[in-house]
Amino acid sequence: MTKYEELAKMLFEFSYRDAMLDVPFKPRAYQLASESIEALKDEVEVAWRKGGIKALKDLPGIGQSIAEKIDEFFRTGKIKEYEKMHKDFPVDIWGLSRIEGLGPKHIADLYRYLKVKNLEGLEWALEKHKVSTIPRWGEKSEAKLARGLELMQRASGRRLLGEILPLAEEIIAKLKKVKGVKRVAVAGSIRRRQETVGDIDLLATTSDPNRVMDAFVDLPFVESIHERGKTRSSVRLKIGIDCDLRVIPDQVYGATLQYFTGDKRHNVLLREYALSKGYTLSEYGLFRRSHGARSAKPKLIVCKTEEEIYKKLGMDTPPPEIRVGADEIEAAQKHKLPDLIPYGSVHGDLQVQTNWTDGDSSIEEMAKATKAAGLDYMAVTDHTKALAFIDGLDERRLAKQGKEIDRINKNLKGFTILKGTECDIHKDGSLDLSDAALAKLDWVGVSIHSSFNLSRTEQTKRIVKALSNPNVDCFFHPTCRLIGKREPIDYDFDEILAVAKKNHVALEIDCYPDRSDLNDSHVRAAVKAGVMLVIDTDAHAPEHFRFIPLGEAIARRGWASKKDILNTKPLKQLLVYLAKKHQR
Ligand code: DGT
Ligand code: CA
Ligand code: CA
Ligand code: ZN
Repeated sequence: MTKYEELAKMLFEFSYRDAMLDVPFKPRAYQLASESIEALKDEVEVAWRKGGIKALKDLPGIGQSIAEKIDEFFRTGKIKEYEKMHKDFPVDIWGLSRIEGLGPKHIADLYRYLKVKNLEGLEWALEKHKVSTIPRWGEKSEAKLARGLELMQRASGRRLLGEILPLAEEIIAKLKKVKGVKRVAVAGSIRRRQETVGDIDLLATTSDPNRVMDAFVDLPFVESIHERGKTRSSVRLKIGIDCDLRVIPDQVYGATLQYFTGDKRHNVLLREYALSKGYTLSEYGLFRRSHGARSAKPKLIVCKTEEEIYKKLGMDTPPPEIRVGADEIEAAQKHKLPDLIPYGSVHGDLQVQTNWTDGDSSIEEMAKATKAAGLDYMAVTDHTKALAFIDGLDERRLAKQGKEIDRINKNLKGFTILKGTECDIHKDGSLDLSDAALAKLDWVGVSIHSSFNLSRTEQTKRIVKALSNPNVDCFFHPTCRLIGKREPIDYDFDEILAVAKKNHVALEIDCYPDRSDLNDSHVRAAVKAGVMLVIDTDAHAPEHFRFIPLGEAIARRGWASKKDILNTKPLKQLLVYLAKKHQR
């Protein structure tokens, strides 16, 4: 655990302790502070070093008494009050709270009656069917808790967006056809286009809730039904992920969609802001708090769309992709949201593999598929000879491939194939093809497929050298990360940005689902540094061209505009850009 994680955990546990004791207001304050620290990470300590308690209080969600505790922690490495609490109540609140539906009072009961201190203890109590013996609990709560625990243990198995999004879209299309249904939308991490997702969260409005719920649990993708209700149903899909459907009234559609889109941090900050403006905001809607009698009920404000909520709060609507609970809220308040690249902006694909090396299909077949995907050009970028096991191209075969591309281009109308390469970067930073061969190409991408574990210094040096070759146009899948399989390689990203900027080398957003490389935060740094980006599929088969929107989503998550992405240019403009670059 890092220092800030430890701190976030302690504050979170204070929040549960106070909730167990029915202390008013404090639980919320602790929870906000905890979430704030999770978001700010090391910045908390940086602020404390600079300005102590006073600087801490300037951070979002942190007031005087919590600032004092944080100060104590950074000074002494512990919080006395926390140690005392742990002595009286030696329970892993943090761990247990990760189970859906297990609140402070439940955790208190579990300890009081069964001496459950942690997840292992809970597993034991469930196995022995002890939980149903707790006063007011019963069989049903026990079963629910068992399912919650199981769900949590499985939750580490997150899935790739590229795998789940098409399925979510298919489900939505099917539900939209059910009689009575007005609107169906996906919320949660899928709507935000996070690179991995935990489950599929769907919302619907309908005049006939029963009918849509029946249709939902009967979908051919469903393996088993966790719960079938009138307002909420939850199923396990055959592909191995859960899917929830909530049916909601039309007049709170906006508020509910907003809430279930998240992310949680964004919601916390927005709710806090709403409070400061005299509103309360929750999954049940936006309410105006009354000024008069204390008992007066808050008044629901009808918000059929999300935009109405943000508008009522005096701000623009941040696109879901950038709702991460950071600076997007302030930008929305100041009407300074970025002009994100719209979906469908990419004109061509600049990384395509064919059956000349490890692709499945011929140049012609790939061209046909790219065109069918609505693009106007593609660059053939087969691997080079360092990758001997896939028969990477040497200079001779590359020249031969060029002739073949000329021949095919003659027969194509309204579509152009560019001659390119995915040239390997050797361990010492030299390139796998001669400068003469590279100079003849329209588009030169370079990338790393070996020596992933060089030291940071060596890796940085290697890449700087490669990107300093004037023939190089683009650095493909720059971090080499494979989600769930390989860690990113280690180098000084800022230095690479500077070199890319200086040499007019673009950095790639590789859309291939397990790559998603660059990721959102890299993109944001590149945009800030003024480095050009390209969005490529890295297609190895015709069906891979549908990955383009995944890359556009990463660009959006990184606050990129159309002008930041080189291949949003029509072919002519792209060629002009490249010609200019090579004249320099
Ligand atoms: P996932 O499923 O792990 O990929 O991530 P999400 O963001 O889809 O999370 P999920 O499915 O647990 O919940 C969907 C949204 O509902 C989430 O993004 C925000 C909202 N939400 C859920 N629980 C809470 C909560 O405790 N507090 C707040 N403020 N919002 C929540
Ligand atoms: Ca979710
Ligand atoms: Ca969910
Ligand atoms: Zn590659």
